[in-house]
Amino acid sequence: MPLPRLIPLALLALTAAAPAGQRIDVALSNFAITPATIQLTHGQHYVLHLSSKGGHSFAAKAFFTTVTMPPADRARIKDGKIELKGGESVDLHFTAPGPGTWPFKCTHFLHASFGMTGKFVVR
Ligand SMILES: [Cu+2]
Repeated sequence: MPLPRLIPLALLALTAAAPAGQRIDVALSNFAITPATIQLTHGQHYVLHLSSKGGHSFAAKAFFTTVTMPPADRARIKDGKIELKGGESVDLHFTAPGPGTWPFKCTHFLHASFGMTGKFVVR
């Protein structure tokens, strides 16, 4: 039965596209980014799953500059931020940098002052 043997190989090929990582669900809404503090461990792989209930951005220029990320994911970032429409979600694979704290926010007018801010904390 050659077909059942092919299925695990096909699954392997799919998962090899990006390093496996712990998924972090981040919700953008009016007007919060949840969770506001994202705890990471240096050198670990993660998948940042951003989902938005409205038009928002996720801006983390310094953090995105620092992390290791596949080119396909990096291409989604423009000028340090990702724009999301309502109902849209984006996955970003990255490897956490050395210890430190990096802020993130929504750059839409007044959204940060309404509460759409947060930070990555890497240990
Ligand atoms: Cu916003």
